[in-house]
Amino acid sequence: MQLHGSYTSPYVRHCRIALQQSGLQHELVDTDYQQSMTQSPTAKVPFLRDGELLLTDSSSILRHVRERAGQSFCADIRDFDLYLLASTALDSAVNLFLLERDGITPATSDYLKRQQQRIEQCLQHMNQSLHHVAELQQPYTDGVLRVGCLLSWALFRERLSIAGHANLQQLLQQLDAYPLFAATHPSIGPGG
Ligand SMILES: N[C@@H](CCC(=O)N[C@@H](CS)C(=O)NCC(=O)O)C(=O)O
Repeated sequence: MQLHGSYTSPYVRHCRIALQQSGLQHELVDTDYQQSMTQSPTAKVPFLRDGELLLTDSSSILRHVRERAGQSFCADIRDFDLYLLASTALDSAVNLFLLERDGITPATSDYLKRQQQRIEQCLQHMNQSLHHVAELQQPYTDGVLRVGCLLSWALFRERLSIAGHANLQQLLQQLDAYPLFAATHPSIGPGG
């Protein structure tokens, strides 16, 4: 299997963790915006090639990898909602980040203010629903891993603060001590 993506993408990071956990043979093909534009209909990373199969979104990739390894993907409905909530916040945060590079910010757009508010509301909700964070254990669920990938990326890119969210802080601290999560931090490139 070939996972195409960048070392900084939080969506790619989640897939890399799942692939490592699966024990399946795979390689990460470093892929930039130019290459994703011509190689995937979404013009986004990650995408995965497994023989004839092309998967164009981290969610289908995660499900495929989990199922091939005999594991499940978000089987618990609450965990699935946590996964989706974190993904929604991540989509908004990445969108704001990329638009800012083009000089477009919430200061000049009501819709982008709404995107910002969405992220904060999602953080609050996730913080409340993770009241049992001290009991979480390995293997972490995909909902929990998604929250970790969101927080870690957003802090790395200085997109948000989790100072007021004690459960989110504790979750990230726990995940940072998990070797596969630590080894895929966005600051770590191809050289390790
Ligand atoms: N829904 C997609 C989102 C992936 C995504 O947004 N990837 C970003 C990189 S972190 C990207 O490639 N963006 C390029 C663009 O928006 O043109 C997934 O879960 O795989």
